Amino acid sequence: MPIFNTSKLVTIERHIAEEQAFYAGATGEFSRLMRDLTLALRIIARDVRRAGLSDVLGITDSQNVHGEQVKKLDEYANDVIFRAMDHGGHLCAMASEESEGIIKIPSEYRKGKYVLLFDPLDGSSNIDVNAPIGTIFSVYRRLDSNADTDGTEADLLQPGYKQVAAGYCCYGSSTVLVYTSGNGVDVFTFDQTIGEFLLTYEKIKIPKRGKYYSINEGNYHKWNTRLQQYVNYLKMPSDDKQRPYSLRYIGTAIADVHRTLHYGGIFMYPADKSAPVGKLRLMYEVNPLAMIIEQAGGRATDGFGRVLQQQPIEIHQRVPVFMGSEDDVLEAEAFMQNRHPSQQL
Ligand code: P6P
Repeated sequence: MPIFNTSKLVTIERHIAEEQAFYAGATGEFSRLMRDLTLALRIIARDVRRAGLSDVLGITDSQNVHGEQVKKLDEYANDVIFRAMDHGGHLCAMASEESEGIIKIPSEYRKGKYVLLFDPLDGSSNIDVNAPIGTIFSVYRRLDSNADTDGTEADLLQPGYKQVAAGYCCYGSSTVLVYTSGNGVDVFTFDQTIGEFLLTYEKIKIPKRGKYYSINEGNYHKWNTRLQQYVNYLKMPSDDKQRPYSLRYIGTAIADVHRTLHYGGIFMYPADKSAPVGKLRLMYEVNPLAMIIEQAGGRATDGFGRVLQQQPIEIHQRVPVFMGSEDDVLEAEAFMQNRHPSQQL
């Protein structure tokens, strides 16, 4: 699949402004929110590229809310997003993987009608080895759109199907921003000579089935039997040559999902004996990635139900996830629910 399908010269800001026309009564506030967010992404992209040349690499002496050692770039990216987003008057609250609870908008700034949840730098374990890392973001309207007070946890803890926009920025061999506001998925590539994200792939559609599976097989011994059966099935040669699949696993969710979006197949971070609800976070990793995958015609579940339907209970909750090509995820669900024909033999 080519990595671009348009030669139109459209920046992300113009794209968002044009999409605003779809919404009667749109005030432009959402467009300005996204303008501020893409500024933060441009700054993070610049500094991720420079990371090897400046002192942002290396471990801080701090740990994040999950007890994970925080690398400087995580903290830096978290701070860049906060400083870009706290004063625009578009948000009433934020939440981040790097912050314990709700992130309040400073009292001196107007409170807007949106909330933003984000993982400032996903894949930070890959920072020092120049493997892809990325930022993930998720935007909801606050519950009471007429309120001008501080946002609450209830404004943040909404099911994923209520997202008004979601996406990720992958800092890889190039910097790509993958974005949806519910009208399909568009891919923008950062042109650092002009400092703009330019549209390179319009309304991307994930293949109905792929040839790749993406999972940390080092956890095989911890999986339940049905998942072991599924992965063994994928590796078993079939008469129709559809199998065996190839394993691709980068260890940065947005990079593994980005490949799956382009080439098809399935990305999984399932539950296992040491991670009873998986590892990935529902609110600022799985829900935004699931919205992208579903908007591109794919499927995203926890093996039993659609993840975007889940009613969140707390900001940092985890969820098992199977996402990618529709036929591949349906097949994984059949195994997880013990109803695949090969399990009936
Ligand atoms: P494991 C990165 O730290 C991350 O949160 C995701 O981006 C990635 O998919 C996962 O962890 C990798 O986890 O256990 O396979 O190293």
